[in-house]
Amino acid sequence: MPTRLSKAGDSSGPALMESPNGERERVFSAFRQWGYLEADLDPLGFLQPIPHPELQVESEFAQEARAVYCSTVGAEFMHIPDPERRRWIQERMEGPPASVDQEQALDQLIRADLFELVLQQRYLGTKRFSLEGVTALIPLVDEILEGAGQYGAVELVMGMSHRGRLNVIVHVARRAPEEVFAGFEDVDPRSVLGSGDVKYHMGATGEYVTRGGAKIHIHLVSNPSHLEAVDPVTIGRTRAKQDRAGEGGTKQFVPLLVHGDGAFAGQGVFAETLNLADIHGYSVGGTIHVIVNNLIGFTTISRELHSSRFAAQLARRQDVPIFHVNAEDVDAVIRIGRLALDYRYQFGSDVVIDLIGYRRHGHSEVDDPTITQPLIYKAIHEHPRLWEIYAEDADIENAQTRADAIKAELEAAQKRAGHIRKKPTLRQLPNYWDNYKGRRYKSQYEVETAVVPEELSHLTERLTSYPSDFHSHPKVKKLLEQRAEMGSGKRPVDYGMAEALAFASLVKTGTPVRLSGQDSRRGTFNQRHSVLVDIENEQEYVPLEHISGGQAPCKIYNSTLSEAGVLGFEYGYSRDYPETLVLWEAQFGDFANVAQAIIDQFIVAGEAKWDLLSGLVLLLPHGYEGQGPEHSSARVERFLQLAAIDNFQICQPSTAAQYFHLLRRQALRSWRKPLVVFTPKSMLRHPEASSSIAEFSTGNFLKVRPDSEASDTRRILLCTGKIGHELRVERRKKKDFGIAIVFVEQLYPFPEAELASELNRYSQAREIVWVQEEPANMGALNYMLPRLRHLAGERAVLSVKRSASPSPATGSSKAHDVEQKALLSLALTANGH
Ligand SMILES: Cc1ncc(C[n+]2csc(CCOP(=O)(O)OP(=O)(O)O)c2C)c(N)n1
Ligand SMILES: [Mg+2]
Repeated sequence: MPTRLSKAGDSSGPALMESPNGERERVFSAFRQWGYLEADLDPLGFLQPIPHPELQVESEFAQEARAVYCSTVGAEFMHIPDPERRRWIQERMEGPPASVDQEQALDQLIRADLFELVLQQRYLGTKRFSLEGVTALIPLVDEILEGAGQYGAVELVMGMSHRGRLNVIVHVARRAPEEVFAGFEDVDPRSVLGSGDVKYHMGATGEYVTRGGAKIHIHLVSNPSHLEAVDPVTIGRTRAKQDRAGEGGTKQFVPLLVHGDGAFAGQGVFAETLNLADIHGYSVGGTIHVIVNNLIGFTTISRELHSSRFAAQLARRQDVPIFHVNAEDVDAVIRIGRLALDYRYQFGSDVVIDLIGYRRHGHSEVDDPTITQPLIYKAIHEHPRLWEIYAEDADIENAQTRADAIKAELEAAQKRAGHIRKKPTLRQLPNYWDNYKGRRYKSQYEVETAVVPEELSHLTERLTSYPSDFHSHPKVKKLLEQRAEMGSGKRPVDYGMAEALAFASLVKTGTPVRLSGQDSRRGTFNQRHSVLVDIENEQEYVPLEHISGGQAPCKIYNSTLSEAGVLGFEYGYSRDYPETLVLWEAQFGDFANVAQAIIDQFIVAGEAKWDLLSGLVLLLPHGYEGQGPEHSSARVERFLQLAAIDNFQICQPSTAAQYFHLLRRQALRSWRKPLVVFTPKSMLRHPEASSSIAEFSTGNFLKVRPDSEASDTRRILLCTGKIGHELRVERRKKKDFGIAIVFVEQLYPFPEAELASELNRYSQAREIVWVQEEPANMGALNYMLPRLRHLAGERAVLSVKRSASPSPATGSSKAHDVEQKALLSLALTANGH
């Protein structure tokens, strides 16, 4: 008799009679929903199935449903609201299984395993982060590539951490094993003093040829130790490649992220990256995620790593299906690989494959895991290797002979590696980097950044026009009228207009612009208004997209409320679109520290570690305006500490025209280095910081902005940013022009020659005073003092600043005013100290 599934505690009435179809549907529906909890997913059996009350049904259909949903695949997809997607997965799960080329799968498993074994034998005591225990990753990715080839993919952009990386370089990127072995041989230390990276972080490129003959470029993104930090970078890189390709880009460039289980569950940057999946400015048509799930992270086991049963369940925040699969059912793994890929192409969605296996050795091969997990490791020790199990299950007889031949092949490759003198480069840069330079700055990189007056008039006209039937907000209308006056010289140009002119001039001459950040379309300080919104229908009009026919794109996006994720994405984008001016804007400069790992590990060190360049711009609002401990400091000192060997540029343009020239310089030079710009807040519209339109058609970005008002100078005040303007206002009040006030606009690379010549102009001045708003332990003070002393010769070098403090600024705006007054008066009257 058909059974009715009842809710727990439901004791109402007698069972309803149902048609067999209705009953089948009910039973299957319960298994679709909860079957993954009872699935057989852990090869070692430590992860016990959890009996679910709704699955304890007596029905002729239960066994059938159980065979589909509680076998070695556990599918979590009933949280997806779209019935079409659920049905699609259901049909694939419940349909007949696809056939698998078992001979080939076995070959891949043997190769993956023996590659590790040869490394183990030859380089005992060296870390390699073996894949053994989850070697099914190799046939899995192979299947994804086979399928991708059929969809017309030309490149797999892959981000992964340490686990199995070397194996992937050989078996997915198809680099010769001797190239990887060579990384284990001694190198000439002189070639990498202070730079370079360990072998399991280096990027790699290669070519994979599918059985159908399609060539797929493999791009394994360089990766720091910081787990999951590579996620947004990989996605940003993919998006750039897709944008370059134009229509069809999402089909051609496929992102694959390989995660550890511990990191997937624990690291916020992954959650931030996942949140970008369906957002217009950041989507890549679906990312395939594979968790190499060994149910352990270093010495910490699952129940200490995540509150959810599975690490993968973080992905349930979105409409993303999760396929848990027992890594020892290799045929199932391969089928899930194809299913996941098809799903990605069908729905443009992210998809997660949770590949559950174990870790044969310690975290690295120099760790002894029997200290912390003695029982698990006893079981692992006794557990046969996957290829042996597979050969037996698939009834392939000559597996051992094959293994011997493959081992001999790998050992020969290892011997050849010993003769490779120079460490091989496993990576080839795409040709769009051919015209760009890195390393040391040379003055020959400088370009003309001024724009002729007629052109400025034309750009102004375009920037301030909108269609006649567009209903502008009265405030925006007024702003555009003011901008029109700015462009025609009737009113000083402010930062907002300066930036618009810079972007407009660039896109018109073919340089694309991409800016993203929180509330960047309007601008946190109501200063940008790059997107006009019709007040009657919310239609948008973007003047920067209507500058001229054939112009380059200008894309300005409001980002998600993320720093690490979005900055990582934009860094990645800049890596694959050097022709574009890519900018990331922090809401306030201090929020950049949430993305510190992206700054430290990629932006400032990427060139030294991996020889990889980026022209990314960070716009960081900075300035002490009484808004409290946060919202004041973009942490100038931190960036200065990270500067060496011209690795990036740190600037604080004090006027609108300076900002204009700086942005154009960044885009138009062939020297590609990240640029940190400390941007203004109250100064955005301040007359002191505004510029005449004439300054846009002459000159260049000045690294040091001289003082034109000073005479008979006895003291030179040096500063950067807002305080300089305040000092000049104060000086005017006091009418004391014996004090020169000079702006250092580029802090790094240090403008030594320009500063020296400026100081020499005031040869009679006996004191050089560095004045800053920041406390003594912050700001540029500790960076500037030794450099100024070096330039000052006999002259005294003094400083004026707030007292050292653990917190950047006071919480009281009144206290701020008192402090600020004291600073100004100290700088302008007494000697500094
Ligand atoms: C952000 C960050 N925190 C800590 C570490 C140190 N660490 C390296 S590997 C590891 C465990 C990783 O576990 P899992 O993600 O499961 O990957 P597995 O090594 O098991 O493949 C830890 C804690 C790190 N590399 N990055
Ligand atoms: Mg793990």
